[in-house]
Amino acid sequence: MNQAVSTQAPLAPQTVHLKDYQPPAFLINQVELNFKLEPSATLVTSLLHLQRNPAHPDGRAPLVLDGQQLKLLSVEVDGQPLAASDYQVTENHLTLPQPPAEFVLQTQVEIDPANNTALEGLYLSSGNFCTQCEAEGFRRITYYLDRPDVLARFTTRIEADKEAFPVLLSNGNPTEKGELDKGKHYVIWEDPFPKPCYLFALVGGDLHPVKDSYTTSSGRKVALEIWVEKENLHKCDHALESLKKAMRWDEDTYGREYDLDIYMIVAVNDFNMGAMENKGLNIFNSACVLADPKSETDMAFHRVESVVAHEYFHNWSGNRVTCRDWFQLSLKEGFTVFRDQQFSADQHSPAVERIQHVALLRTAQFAEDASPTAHPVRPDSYIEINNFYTLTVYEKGSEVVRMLSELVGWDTFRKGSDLYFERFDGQAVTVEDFVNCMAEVSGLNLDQFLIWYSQAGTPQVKAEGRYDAEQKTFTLTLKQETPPTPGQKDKQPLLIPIKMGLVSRTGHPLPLEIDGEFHGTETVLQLNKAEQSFTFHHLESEPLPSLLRGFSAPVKLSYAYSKEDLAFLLQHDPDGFNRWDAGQQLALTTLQELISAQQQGQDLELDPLLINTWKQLLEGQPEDPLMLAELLQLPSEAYIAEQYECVDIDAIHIARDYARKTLATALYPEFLRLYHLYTSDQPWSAEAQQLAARRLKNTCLSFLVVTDAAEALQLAEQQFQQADNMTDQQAALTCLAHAENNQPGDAALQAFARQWARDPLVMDTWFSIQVTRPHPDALDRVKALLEHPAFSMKNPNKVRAVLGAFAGQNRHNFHRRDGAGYQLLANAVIELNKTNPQIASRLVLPLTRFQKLDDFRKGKMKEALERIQQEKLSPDLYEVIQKALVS
Ligand code: B3K
Ligand code: ZN
Repeated sequence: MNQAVSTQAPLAPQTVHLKDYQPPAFLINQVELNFKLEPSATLVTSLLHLQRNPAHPDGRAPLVLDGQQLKLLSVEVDGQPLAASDYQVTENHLTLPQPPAEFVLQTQVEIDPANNTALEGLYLSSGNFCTQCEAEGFRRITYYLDRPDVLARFTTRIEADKEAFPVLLSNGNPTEKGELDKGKHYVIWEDPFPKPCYLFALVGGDLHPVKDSYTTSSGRKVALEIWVEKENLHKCDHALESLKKAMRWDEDTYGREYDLDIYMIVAVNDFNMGAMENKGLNIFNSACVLADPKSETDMAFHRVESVVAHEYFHNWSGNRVTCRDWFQLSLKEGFTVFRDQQFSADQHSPAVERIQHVALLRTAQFAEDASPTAHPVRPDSYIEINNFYTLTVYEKGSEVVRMLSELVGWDTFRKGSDLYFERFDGQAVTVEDFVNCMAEVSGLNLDQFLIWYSQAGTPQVKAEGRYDAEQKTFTLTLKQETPPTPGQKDKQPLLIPIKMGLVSRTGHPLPLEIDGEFHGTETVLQLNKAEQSFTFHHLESEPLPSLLRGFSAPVKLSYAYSKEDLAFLLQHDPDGFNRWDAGQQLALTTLQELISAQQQGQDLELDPLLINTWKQLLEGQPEDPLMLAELLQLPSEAYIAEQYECVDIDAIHIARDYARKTLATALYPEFLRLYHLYTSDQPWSAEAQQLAARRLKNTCLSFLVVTDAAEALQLAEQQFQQADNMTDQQAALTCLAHAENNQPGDAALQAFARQWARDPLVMDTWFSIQVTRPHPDALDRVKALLEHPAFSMKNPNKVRAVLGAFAGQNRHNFHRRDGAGYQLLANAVIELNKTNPQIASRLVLPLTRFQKLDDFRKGKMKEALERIQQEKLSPDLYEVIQKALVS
């Protein structure tokens, strides 16, 4: 028979809708897995103890198991092999049309970890076996009900060659191990906690442990183990200390204890994201575990601490209480990000922590809200769930939880969290279950609050103040509006907590009296209508409002401050976050004036007010050097772009560059004085004072070198050569490599590569520094680096370090008018579409952000997207590109 040739276009991948949720037709009580690990042909035998789910509406529904890229070898029901006619196998499913009500299903499949470049399911990284199952990777390991609301007890037997794979790990506790013929060995692991399969993990390889222990508040001793490649054993202390701090913190702050006898972290080099909270066996991107002061920066130390804590906190918010379906992802991610942010604030400066999170939110998350991929914190449909591990689900999701905690107050929030963990322990639940706990303990009606989960877009709040000198009142009028987003035209008013105060013109906080009620000097206004006014009484003179303190809601708030008002608030606002924000707004307004001048062909002239304000900041002995370093950051090009409906890439770059150089030249002596003041010859320490000193000193250095003064370049060279830690070495290298004259930079880059060639994480930094060079040769350098022997398209960290950093942090070079930046990215996306769809789908995002660009660039970007669209796309890319091109 002739092979039929299909003339039809391939079917569009299927969309999943929240409204279609149905409980599973079957439940799985117990799973027994048996792995025979071989790089190219691993055998997986699975025994599933299945029974019909009484909660499912159809008592005769077939059993439909998920499975992808599996070679099915056999199927048995209650020990009886099935004939091929008793089941159906398709590309994505194994179906038993008429299964018994309760039975044991045995399947045997063969998989090919060595050829798994998607890094989902079971794969090899640097020769070691590891897994990644969230969200839907378990179906690449065996046939299963791969959904988070099916919770089962897992027993895992792993067998492998003992020499090549001496370490065999899985979830829970090890219960048996032994030697086998032909140099093989095996280990059996039992996890007593029922869990969804996305939390399953397996590791097999030549790894080495750093061991410690932790005694919980109820006196149980827990073994702690971090498993790494031998050469990284000296880089584990910080992760271990961070883990112990996180364990203590969760006991003290949320009353949550760890529940197994062992907690393991494994570092792998090839990983699609930061880390994964598998029960008892976290698997981490090595960039989020390894930290040594010689090779990792202070920023990397911070990242390790917060990611270790984040994954640990998931043991309760995610593992013990999990999500009913993937639409509820923010239930675990938003809450856990909120918890890790609280933890970091308790370890470091709360104001600086807040500043850094908000800076990320209002550049990158706000940009997502304004893009074709905008979605609510709880999306209502998806094609590929991996596309929804976004800043909206994580960061905005955390803001939503933060607002809840502000609205009900911390003590009540803690009661609500206790109720949530107790009531839903061992269950898979929804966002409503969480919010209802908060409503129940606080007595508040949170119905309107729930809209934050379903409505996409960044709300805009316009604030206006009017002082009535006769009545001695100040009336604050707040108007809210959320702009339309794809598929959501009409928006409802939200419940927005606006934390605020009033400041006298002499710089004092004023008592707040609203409707005869006194609120101290700070209050949280509840804005819940499209427009609302609040009148403050008994004010002898016109106050200055200090609004949205601590960024109490993820909104864009505007108020017509004069630049002088902003300079005043920068000095006098009692709220640390708002002081910084006043400084940012002052710089932003000043930059916007320069941008207009540039667009009109006028000479650029920086307002002396900004120079004088910065001069004051730089004079004397800073009270808080870490905060000062934040105050000295000019708004990023991305944040400036956020302010415009039509973005002028070149004018923004020229204006910001000019402002940086002018400030650096005008304040050269001040920057130099502080640079020397904070340069010490003491050996590196992680201590807060030293960390702040490094940050401030390196900020000063970055200004000094933009003047191109020979003295400044010399200082950078000297620091580069003499540094005993990566923070200082990298800062100096960046200064040199980003200087207009590329000679000293190129020499330093070569020396650095010679010094660190054997450390892949340091080489990631080396790549990123070069691709973010702000000069026109950047794109050629990116091209050359893609050919560098240390670069690999197979390693997500390298892809992020070169292509991600170029497209995300070198805006004006990525957006070159000739479109070469777009073409370069498109080529990489096309290549990655074939090997790693998740990474391809992340990498393409900058190409979808063309809405606010000029028509010429818009056209070039769409061309690049259309070229990608010609390929046979993975569902991941299909979803993103299709959204972008219909917008
Ligand atoms: N839960 C994981 C993320 C999984 C991403 C899957 N594409 C890490 C975390 O948020 O803790
Ligand atoms: Zn998480």
